[in-house]
Amino acid sequence: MSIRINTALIDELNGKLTAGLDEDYAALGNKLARHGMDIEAITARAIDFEVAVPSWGVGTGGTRFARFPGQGEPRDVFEKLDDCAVINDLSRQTSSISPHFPWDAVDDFAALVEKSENLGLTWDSINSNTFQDQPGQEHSYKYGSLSHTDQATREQAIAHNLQCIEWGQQLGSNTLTVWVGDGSNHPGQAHFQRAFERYLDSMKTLYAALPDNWEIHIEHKMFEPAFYSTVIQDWGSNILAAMELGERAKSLVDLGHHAPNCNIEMIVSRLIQFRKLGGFHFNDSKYGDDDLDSGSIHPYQQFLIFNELVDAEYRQQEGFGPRYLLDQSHNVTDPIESLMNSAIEVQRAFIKALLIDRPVLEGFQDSNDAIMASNTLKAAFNTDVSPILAMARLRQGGAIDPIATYRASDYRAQIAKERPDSGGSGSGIV
Ligand SMILES: [Mn+2]
Repeated sequence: MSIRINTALIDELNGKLTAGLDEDYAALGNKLARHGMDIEAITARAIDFEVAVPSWGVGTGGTRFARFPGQGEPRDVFEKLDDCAVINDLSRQTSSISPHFPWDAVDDFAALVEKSENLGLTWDSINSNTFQDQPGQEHSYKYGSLSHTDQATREQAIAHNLQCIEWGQQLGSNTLTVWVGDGSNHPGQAHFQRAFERYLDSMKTLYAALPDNWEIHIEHKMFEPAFYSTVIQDWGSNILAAMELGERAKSLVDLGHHAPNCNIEMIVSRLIQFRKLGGFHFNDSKYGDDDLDSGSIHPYQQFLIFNELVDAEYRQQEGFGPRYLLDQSHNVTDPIESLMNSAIEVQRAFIKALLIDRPVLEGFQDSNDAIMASNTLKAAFNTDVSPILAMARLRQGGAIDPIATYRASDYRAQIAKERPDSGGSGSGIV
C-alpha cells in the first residue's frame, strides 16, 4: 500500500510560513529589480527545473566496512517508487527516477509503469551493472566486463546492456548510462591500450544496437573498485570513447569521480564545446568518491559548474541539453531527507547561476579585470535565493519547508510498519 504525504498537512504547514515567505520574496524581488532582473521570470525557471532521483538512493548506503540499515527501507523497486513520490510531492522537482538493473528488474514492467504513472513519476536514464556478479551468472566480472580479456565474458556484459535497453524501452526511457568497474590493481596487470581497445569494441556493438532515439552516456571514475588504473579513468578517456562511438555517445560527469581539487567546471566547459556533455551525477565529496549530499562540501564548485551550464544556454550552444541526476549514498541520514535537500541545493546552484550578469562578466573578461570578473560571480553566489526556491515549491503544491513537513508527516515510522527489515535493499555505493 502506498502512503502519500497528506496534502492537508502540507497546506497547514505552508499556511504558517506563507506570510514570512511573501515578505522575503518581495524583498528579494525588489533587490533583483534594482539590477534589472524580474523575479517572476527566475521563479518560472525554478519551477521548470528538474533533477532525477536514483532508485538506489532511497535505500541506506554503506561503505566498504559496513552498512547500517535504516528504518523502513524499501525492499523492492515498487517501494522505492513510493519513497521517490514523497520526495517529489514535497520538493516538486524530482519527477523522474533513474533505475539500476538488474537491481530494479521486475517480471511485470507494465505494472511498474502503471505504478509510476499513478504517482506522477517518469523514468530517466537506465543504469547497467557489470561491476558485480549476479547469482547463476556464467562468467565472472572479477577481472572486468566490457574490457575483459575473455571474449565470452565481454559478450555476456554486452548482452546485459542490451537487456537493460529493452527494459528501459518498456519504461519509456531513452538513455543508457554505462559505468564499468574494469581496471587493474597492480602496475603491469592490464595492458592499457589493449584493455581500452576491447572496451571500445564492446561499446561499438552496443552503440550499433542503440534504438534511434536513444543516447548512451559513458561515466568515468578515477578509482574504485580498481585502485591502480581504470579503463575509463577520466574525462579524457571518456570523451575519446564518446568521439570514437558517434554522435549519440556522450560523457557523464559524476562530481565525485575526479581527483581532489580537479577543475570540474572546466571539464564541463570542454564537454559542452565538443557537444559531448551527456549529463551529471550530482553529489559532493571531500576526499574521493564520497557520494556526500550535493552542495554539502563545495557549494561554490557546484555554482561554478552551473555557471558553465547557464552560459551554454545563454550562448545557445548547439547540441546542449544535459540530463541532471543525483547519485549519492546516504549512510547516516534518512535518504528521503538527503535527496530533498540535495535536489534543492542543485536547483539553488542553477538559480544563482541565472543571476550572473553575463554581458558585464564578458566585459570584465575582455578587459582582463580579474577582480571584477570574480566579484561578478560572487555577487550572484552570495545572493540568498531561498525565497525563490520556496515560492517555486509552494506554487506547485509542494512544501515551503520540505524536511519539517516530512518529519511532521511521520512517514518513516508509518512506512516502517509495512516494511519489516529485509536485511538488504540492493542499494549501496555506485
Ligand atoms: Mn555515478
